[in-house]
Amino acid sequence: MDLRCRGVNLQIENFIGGKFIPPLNSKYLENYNPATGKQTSKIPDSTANDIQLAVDAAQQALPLWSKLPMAERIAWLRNIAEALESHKSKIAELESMDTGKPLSLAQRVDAERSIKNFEFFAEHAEQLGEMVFEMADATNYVERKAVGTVGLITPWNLPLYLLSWKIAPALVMGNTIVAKPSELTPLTANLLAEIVSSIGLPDGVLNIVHGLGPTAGQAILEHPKISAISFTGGTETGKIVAKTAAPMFKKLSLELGGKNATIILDDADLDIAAKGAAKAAFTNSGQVCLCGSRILVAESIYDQFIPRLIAEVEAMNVGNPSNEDTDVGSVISMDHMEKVLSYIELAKSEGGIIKTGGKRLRLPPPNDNGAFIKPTLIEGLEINSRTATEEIFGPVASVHKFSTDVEAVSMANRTEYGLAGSIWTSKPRRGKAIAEQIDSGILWVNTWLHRDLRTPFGGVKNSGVGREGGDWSLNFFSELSNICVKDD
Ligand code: TXE
Repeated sequence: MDLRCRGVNLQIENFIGGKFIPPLNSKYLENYNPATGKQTSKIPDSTANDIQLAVDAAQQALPLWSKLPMAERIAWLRNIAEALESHKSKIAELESMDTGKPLSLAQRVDAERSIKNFEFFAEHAEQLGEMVFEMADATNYVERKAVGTVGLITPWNLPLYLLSWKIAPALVMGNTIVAKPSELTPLTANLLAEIVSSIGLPDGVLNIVHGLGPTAGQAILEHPKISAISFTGGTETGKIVAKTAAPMFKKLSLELGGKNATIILDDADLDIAAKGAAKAAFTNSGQVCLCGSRILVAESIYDQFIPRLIAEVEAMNVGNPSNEDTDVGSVISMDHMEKVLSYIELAKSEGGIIKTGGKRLRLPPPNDNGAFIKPTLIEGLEINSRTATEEIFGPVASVHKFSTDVEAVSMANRTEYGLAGSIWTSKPRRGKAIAEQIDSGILWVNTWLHRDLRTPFGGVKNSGVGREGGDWSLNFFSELSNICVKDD
């Protein structure tokens, strides 16, 4: 397949009804590579009219797709995974170009997991059994049906990884899709459209519409024929999603922001913990909702731990994302860089002391106009300071001391978010006991971002509503009905 998306000044179209079509208003938005500042593509500035076309196509495809035997939909997921596999390097190349993340990270995380998502949900759906509940005088048959046409809205930090995480279960449960990727990262969504088109996925089953949140995104939220919304993005936007969709009784899955704690207990292996804490804080330039941006350290080992942590952070090579030895690339955009730098200034005004980093990094050409920030550690902040409670979503982490496990738990929970966290200790049972007291959806002991896709993924408080992953995704993307048949 001759891929159109070389990602260099590419004009991207909407993928609707199996065809690539321009926005009805013929308006386009420019998209840039944040590591060079150069334009890479243009995307449709779609409106409700384009969403209407996509919903019409999805509705037209729904009867056949939802009635297809599950085995055939599972086969389609495997076809998509296979086709993605043969374009794995292209996925990584486009993802790095769109986000400024290191190519090596895009290969290891984004490309691998995008393919894995389709493989996993094919396998997981295959294990779905009959649900029959016997009574003394009757039998209950629980039937799974498709929800219908679903709306998927995704962010810019892990573009195809998060889009495929929603598309795969939605498709296998018989739904048709209207998806809107972030306007900052259209390239791999476009590649996916190219791929499903080339392998002949039935027209209208998957529709990808590009555009801005308040216009194209909002139109998805408001459309009466879209019966469920799965959203990943910022908490503020999550509020808009909920306000719009809830009164329409749409099913809602909201994966929002986080301000996660990394807790270093006094019995931790300091070298392992320093590596783990640095990875959790600065992977993807801190632009993962699971990142550990608050590092809580037992005061008895604080003086031994901090130098190790600083050494790990300063060993991270910030550079051209295309270079093999680059550990940290640019952040997603100049605007986001300014937002993150403003938080570093805020930290200083709140009494924070910069231990390393703390400023924009100017690299040589071709990255001299890139949005690079040195990974930054800040100490001396109050745990309830704005810097230590608001989501920054960049390569900035604060370090804090605690004296007891009770205090560590209290500090970890001192945030409006409740998504994730990690605990580092030489006694896993002690770590698990602490994890059980932290109000978050996902906790790791002596590891981070170690994912079993069968487990529930999601957060509490301002980190969202609902869970995705394994059965939770299959249940979200299906409607259950119970048929009770009285014994004759
Ligand atoms: O999210 P947005 P962005 C957090 C992080 C980041 C903030 C903003 O704090 O700084 O969110 O990031 C679409 N109706 N996370 O800009 O704005 C938008 O077009 C419908 C955490 O990515 O929420 C995009 O496709 N849709 C998150 C998607 O929502 C709307 C990962 C996300 O955009 C809309 C990324 C509207 N009114 C950011 N407004 C995580 N949990 O992983 C915007 N959108």
